[in-house]
Amino acid sequence: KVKRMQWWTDDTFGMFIHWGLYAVPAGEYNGKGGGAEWIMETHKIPTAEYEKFAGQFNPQKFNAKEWVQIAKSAGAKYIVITSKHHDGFSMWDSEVTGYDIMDATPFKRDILKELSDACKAAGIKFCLYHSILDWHQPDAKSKDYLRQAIEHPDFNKYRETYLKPQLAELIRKYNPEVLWFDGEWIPEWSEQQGKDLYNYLRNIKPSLIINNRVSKARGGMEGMNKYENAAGDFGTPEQEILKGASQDYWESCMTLNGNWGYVKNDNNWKSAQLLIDNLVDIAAKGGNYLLNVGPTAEGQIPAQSIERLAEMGKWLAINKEA
Ligand code: FUL
Repeated sequence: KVKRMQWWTDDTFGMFIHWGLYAVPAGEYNGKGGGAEWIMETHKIPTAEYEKFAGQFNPQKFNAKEWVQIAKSAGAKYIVITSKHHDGFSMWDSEVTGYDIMDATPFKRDILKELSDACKAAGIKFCLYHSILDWHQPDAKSKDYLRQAIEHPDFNKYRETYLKPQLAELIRKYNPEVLWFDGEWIPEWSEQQGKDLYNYLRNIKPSLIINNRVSKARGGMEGMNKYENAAGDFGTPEQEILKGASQDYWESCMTLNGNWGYVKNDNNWKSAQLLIDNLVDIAAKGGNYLLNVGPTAEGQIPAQSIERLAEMGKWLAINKEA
């Protein structure tokens, strides 16, 4: 077992936060439903149109301390928040782009700064989700996003002058313990690039823990990448739990309702009992549970999420080992 992974294995339970401009449309565009954090792609929203959500993103009710308290009283030991999802919007004051929370929204507060400070004060580990796929950067345009493909996208340029500088900046400014990659399935990304990025980041911060999606394939998302040249420290089964115990490090990420990002009419909530059962099942099999909340554009974690997380915390407080 790897020493660097010790805290992560011990901590078992984390809170995922999917928050970005997509909270503004909240799962509906031009009167049509569908798409949460994927809404830009689902409705083929042109970049210039999607950018307008930045002007409307003003989450006055956001309170980092409250969010961290919600995680903490649930019994979660770490938080993973979206620094950038596939839509390409940066939730911090990025030096590399103006398409960020400080320059493009009326809110003008550095969300990652406030949250990382609140985490530090509360003894909660601060971690970041970051998408390799980027629907906003012209040079990153993937064949996945055909409608907006430009003539000569230069993915290497995006990687070297945008993706990597942003990641180095995130480590320097917010000191995340985990980098949780995603959007690695695009044809422009290769196993070698995954390995190089992994080494590049560990070189900046040796203790950093990085998920398996930094690599090209997920080796069937459930487990670690089994293929040659794989990089990454843990497997990331999505919306599922491994059938048996595993020797590998793994973390099951799951939504509390049916979506990652906020969708106003998604009432498909899991019961607190099911969530507790899942946590027990996962812990018994040696995995971690990363449970997601999708805050609103006003800056609030939905009440239904808060209730369920509180139930879990109550159960953990009663049943944790003396
Ligand atoms: C997926 C993403 O495409 C979803 O939007 C979400 O972030 C989930 C955790 O990973 O691959």
